[in-house]
Amino acid sequence: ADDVARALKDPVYDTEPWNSISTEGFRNRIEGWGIHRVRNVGNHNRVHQWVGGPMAGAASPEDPVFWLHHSFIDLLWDRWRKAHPKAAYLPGRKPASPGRDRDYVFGLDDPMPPWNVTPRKLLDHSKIYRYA
Ligand SMILES: [Cu+2]
Repeated sequence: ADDVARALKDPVYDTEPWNSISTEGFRNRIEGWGIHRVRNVGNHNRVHQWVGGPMAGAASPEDPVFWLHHSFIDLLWDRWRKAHPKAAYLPGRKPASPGRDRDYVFGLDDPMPPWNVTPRKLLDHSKIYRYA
């Protein structure tokens, strides 16, 4: 609960270097990469490991828990957006040298595989669904 509260309080979506070693920002606090290594916080990634089995690997969507877990992460995204309505998605543009994880760093209008949808088109889901 403390890890989630800390992530929801972070007013910045993401920070340089925009990847798994970023130690500040909502994205990586929820994701749990660099933050986990620095301060023993996990959120999204640790749940995959705690559940184990298929959830711990690339077959995780085969586990029904995956969908519950990712629905919860989506709920946290919604709560963060409501708590910080003026916060921008970052990075606004793909960095010139995105470094490690470069295949997973997308600017606001960069098409993302496999469907080539941009982050901008996914920021606001309120016209499709909303949380009570
Ligand atoms: Cu996941």
